[in-house]
Amino acid sequence: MTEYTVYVTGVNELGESGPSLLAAATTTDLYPAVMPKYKMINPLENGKPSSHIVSTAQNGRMESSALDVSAGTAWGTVDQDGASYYVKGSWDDGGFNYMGLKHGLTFEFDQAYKLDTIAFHDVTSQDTGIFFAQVRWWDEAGKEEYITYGRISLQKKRDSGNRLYYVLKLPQPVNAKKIQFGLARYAAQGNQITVSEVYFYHYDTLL
Ligand SMILES: [Ca+2]
Repeated sequence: MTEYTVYVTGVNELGESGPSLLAAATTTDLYPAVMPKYKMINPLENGKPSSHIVSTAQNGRMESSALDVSAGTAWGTVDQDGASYYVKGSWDDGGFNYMGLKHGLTFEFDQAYKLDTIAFHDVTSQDTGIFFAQVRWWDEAGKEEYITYGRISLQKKRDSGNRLYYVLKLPQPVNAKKIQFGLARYAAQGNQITVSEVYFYHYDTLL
């Protein structure tokens, strides 16, 4: 979200008046960060979320997301529409303290994919201070591994328009049939986490 403070002044033959009452207006960022598509697992298919993702889950809420008609899904995070997003009213949505199954976002793929890189941006595509991430992933047999924030690299990147997105990197590639990640801010600052778009990437040594 971008917050603008606006005021108006009136000018007549006596000169400029004082400013009116300040009014704050908030708009959704209509220019989301442009994230790399090279080796992307989940590009849109005919305008719809990729069929390589068979289910999505969240326990916060979805905003402006027409695809999320039933509670608990998170299709608006993989629809390449910057205006639809996930929001959780907490500084820590499983990125710092223990991530339970109801934290963050969970995605199930149509098959196991070898991956170690996930990119995402929040609804502002600006630096809102997301600092920690934790991951749980499941293999095809349903065996899970939990990866704490200390083993995960979370980098801030900027596109050519200087809009910010994040790149989450696992310590090594995994063969994930299902994957969950939770985010947290640094030092309990702020009380909201948003995620507008998530890109998964096939493992590639160049990424
Ligand atoms: Ca979206």
